[in-house]
Amino acid sequence: MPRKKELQPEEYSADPAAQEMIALAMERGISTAFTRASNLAPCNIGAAGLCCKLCGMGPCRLTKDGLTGICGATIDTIQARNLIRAIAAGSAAHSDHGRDMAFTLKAVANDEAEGYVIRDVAKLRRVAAYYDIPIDGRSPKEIANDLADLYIAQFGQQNGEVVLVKRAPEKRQKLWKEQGVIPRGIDREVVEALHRTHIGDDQDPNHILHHAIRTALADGWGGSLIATDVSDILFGTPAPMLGEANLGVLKKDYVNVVVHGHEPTLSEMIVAASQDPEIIEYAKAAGAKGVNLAGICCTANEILMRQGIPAAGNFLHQELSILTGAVEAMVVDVQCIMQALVQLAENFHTKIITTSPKVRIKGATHIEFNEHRALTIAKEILKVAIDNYKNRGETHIPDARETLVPGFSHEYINYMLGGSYRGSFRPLNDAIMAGRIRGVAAIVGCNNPRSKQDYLHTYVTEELLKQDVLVVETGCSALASAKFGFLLAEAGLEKVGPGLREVCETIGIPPVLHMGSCVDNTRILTVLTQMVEEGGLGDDISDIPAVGLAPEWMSEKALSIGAYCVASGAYVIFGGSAPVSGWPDKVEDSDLVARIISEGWEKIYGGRLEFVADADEMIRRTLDHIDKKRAALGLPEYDPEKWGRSGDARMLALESLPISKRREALYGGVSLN
Ligand code: SF4
Ligand code: MSK
Repeated sequence: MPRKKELQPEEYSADPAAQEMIALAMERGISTAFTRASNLAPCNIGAAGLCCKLCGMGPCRLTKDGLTGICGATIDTIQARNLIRAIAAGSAAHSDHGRDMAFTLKAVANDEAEGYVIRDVAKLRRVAAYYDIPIDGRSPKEIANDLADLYIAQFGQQNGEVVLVKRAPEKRQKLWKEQGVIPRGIDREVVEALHRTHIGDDQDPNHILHHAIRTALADGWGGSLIATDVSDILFGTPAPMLGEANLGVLKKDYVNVVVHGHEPTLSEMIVAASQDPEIIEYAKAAGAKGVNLAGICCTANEILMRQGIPAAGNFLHQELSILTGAVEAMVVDVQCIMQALVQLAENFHTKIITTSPKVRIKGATHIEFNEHRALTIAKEILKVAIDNYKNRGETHIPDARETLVPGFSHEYINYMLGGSYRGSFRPLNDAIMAGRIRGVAAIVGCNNPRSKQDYLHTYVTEELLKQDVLVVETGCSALASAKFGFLLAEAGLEKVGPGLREVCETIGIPPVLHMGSCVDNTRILTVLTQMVEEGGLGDDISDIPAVGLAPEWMSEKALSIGAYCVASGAYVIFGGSAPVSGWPDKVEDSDLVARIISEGWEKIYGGRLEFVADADEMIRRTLDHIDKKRAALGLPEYDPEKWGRSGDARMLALESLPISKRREALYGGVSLN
């Protein structure tokens, strides 16, 4: 529910480190997103999608049944147009990120990108083979050049089909073809979404939302998938490693540089530059012990899962990290960067450094990034941060850092389930089929200061784990779980249901798998596709007992992710407010768009999109859906009583017996319970 008054720190965030920093900000009278959200009540009309400002005759605010805009646009048309515009913006953001990655790959292939190499040649060859790019007898750079050309072409392609959709399950591709929603070209679908929603164009909500699906697919099976593929090829496909998260990763005696945003092209180079002896010496000459890097938001995820660079936190930690007074520079590229950072930083010595040619913030220092001189620019940025160390005043770094294991790419999940030579999703499918794992939940998305930070992510995660639901996470949701210890096997397993616990103990994994950044939701689609291909769980993604949740969403990218997951067959639940709802009971007939994206899309795609504010209701619907899908597949009903007598639980029970009894317990059928 929207807040109207200032709250106590513990009401703003579930994270004690965040509470500590919010209290500090409140004491000093410094505003943060938390307090601004309290002081700025949301506009109910806009929040419900009932305001249209698409032309100069408006804005038209439709607060009563039967009202139309000046042009005659109905509530349904206005809500559908607002929703597709948000999806188009989200699709554009992810895809433009993918485009930049593809251009970087092209530059690397042609020796024009200083400091970059192709780190994962095996993935390059595997991805090229999907598209029949010749690989035998060719150098990685030759293959990379062809792949980069193919990927760059997907953005401007006018007709035909974006090639990446061929990586979806066959049945799904056929459905998309029948429905006419396969993206023709990534940019074309985004542009058409904007054209259709200009005054006087598409005014049929069903027709508008049909194109919303195509626009979102251009993201999930287009731009985002390109971003994930190329990031892995250039920087390495993630595999589990030890990491740390929360504000305590900032170090008192080091020059702290926080990298924030989304694209790994710059942050990877800053990681490389920070290890350069010249930079380390430069930092020591400035009186520091060295340079300490930390990430925020999805940049954090990118360098955490590949380089083990600690994460200072998720979206709502960006201001809190500056409040420590220990950050010499916050280096930002694109997406999820608050304009408030600059004003906040004026209270401290922190320099906000923008780097993308697409992003400037008044008052920030701009050092433009260019992949052709990446390493040189990264060093220049670090030197600016080091030079600023002498200006540091008092610091307040919370003593909060949690260990975690990130980096569960779909390739690694395949490997961990079967090894190098027998890599397979069989054990996962078998565990679901037997009921040891009840189903799978993908919990993703942002923080939103209109709800208590991290509370919904961690509450929903914990409750689903108790119910033997395997959880995979990306984005700021993954960082919330990281801070609360769910991404570490020993810590995370305490609260896990008996069947899932056995699986985690046997394989040696945490119950929540960190799968990467926002663009890496494509990894989740790939896992679901491979589960379908493995067999036993139906022949399409919509058959799998799985649900997607974005409990604290706020960005337009989240809406695009939600829509492409639905189009791929998933049931998706968003928390918070619904941009397609009626407004304070006065608009009773305004649920057509809500029905189209739930019942309507379910009839066509087998997935539905719902907005559910209450956490327990999210959990109830998730479990209902999982059980419904289990029943449809003819799988045994979920029964937690059947599990918990193998793995570590059995070994611990054995250890509690006298040695003379252990053999009998193991082989003689003595009950261990
Ligand atoms: Fe109003 Fe129609 Fe213009 Fe929208 S497009 S602002 S509903 S007149
Ligand atoms: S960063 S889009 S707040 S998940 Fe990807 Fe976090 Fe949401 Fe940005």
